[in-house]
Amino acid sequence: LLRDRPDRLQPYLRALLQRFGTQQRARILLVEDSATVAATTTEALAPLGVEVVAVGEAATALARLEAEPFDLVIIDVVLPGPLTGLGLLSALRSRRDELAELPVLAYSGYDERARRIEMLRRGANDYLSKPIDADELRARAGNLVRYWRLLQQVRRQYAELARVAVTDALTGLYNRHMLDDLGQRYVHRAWRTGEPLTVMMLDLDYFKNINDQYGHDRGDEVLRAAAQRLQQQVRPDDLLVRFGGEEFALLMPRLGMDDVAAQAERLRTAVAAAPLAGLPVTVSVGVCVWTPPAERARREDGFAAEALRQLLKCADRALYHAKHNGRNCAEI
Ligand code: GH3
Ligand code: MG
Ligand code: MG
Ligand code: MG
Ligand code: MG
Repeated sequence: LLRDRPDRLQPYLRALLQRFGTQQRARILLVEDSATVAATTTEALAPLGVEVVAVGEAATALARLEAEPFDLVIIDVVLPGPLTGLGLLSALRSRRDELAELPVLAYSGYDERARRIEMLRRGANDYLSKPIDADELRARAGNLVRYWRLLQQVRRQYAELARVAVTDALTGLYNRHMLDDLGQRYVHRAWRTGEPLTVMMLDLDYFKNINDQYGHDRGDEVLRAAAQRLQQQVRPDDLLVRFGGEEFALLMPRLGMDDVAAQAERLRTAVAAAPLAGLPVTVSVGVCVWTPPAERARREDGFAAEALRQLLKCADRALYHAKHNGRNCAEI
């Protein structure tokens, strides 16, 4: 391939990586108190190319599942110790992490209809009767592992999509989606605790000139540098987002009237103090402080969205005044 069709090499390597590089060998946890049955079951699973870990007790199984990744648990229903197979299954299904959905294949020697149905009702994905048919075990276990792998893949992709959805691609800051979502939670918290909440709007001054004089790419660099500079200035629970083109919004919980002027000034000077991407840049800041009243009744859910909207509007008005007062300044 390298010699004849170099153009085909890259997708080929990518496919190889996808198949072998990122995918770990599947791991199955077998919970079985009989060493003989554990050995035959392990042997029956061998052609699947999976790693089988066998433990004799439900409590041990739970500890292993919490500590290591597995793709399937095969549970013998009748187990010694206080936690039976049914107990282990219930413990898994009542969890709040991803173990709650881990595939469970239950099996038992006493194949009563009632026990089978009970296990399935409590969330076992599949059920087998002893003595185990090796072919059937492999087919069922393989299906469950495949289902789990798919679920994991969808989870990873969903997490990545969720991250992308709240991230601004140019600056890496959060975007307005995050402001809407987290902002409402900040409003709720301020209302609950009575602590003030400050909103700032920051807009770079004469930014169009930078684009016009140095080009759009340089403008992008300046935006990235500005975002970085601002991010360095805020506390961990402040929320800085790119609100629009060269405009940033900043939510600062617990910041009230006493300190807000100093904080706005600190941000303004941080931008003006040194060039951004090699160019002198200044910023105008509009500030709005919200102090919840001392008497606070419980509010309906929609109130936070409206309060946030008002706060942003108020900060935007202050920004407008800062621009009219000559820029490179803050207005409260
Ligand atoms: P003012 O001091 O009044 O804010 O002047 P300004 O020129 O900064 O304001 P205006 O809103 O008129 O222009 C903002 C400019 O920002 C216009 C637009 O081309 C530019 N801009 C918006 N988004 C981006 C971007 O992602 N990259 C670059 N390079 N420029 C952008
Ligand atoms: Mg048993
Ligand atoms: Mg403008
Ligand atoms: Mg501007
Ligand atoms: Mg603007």
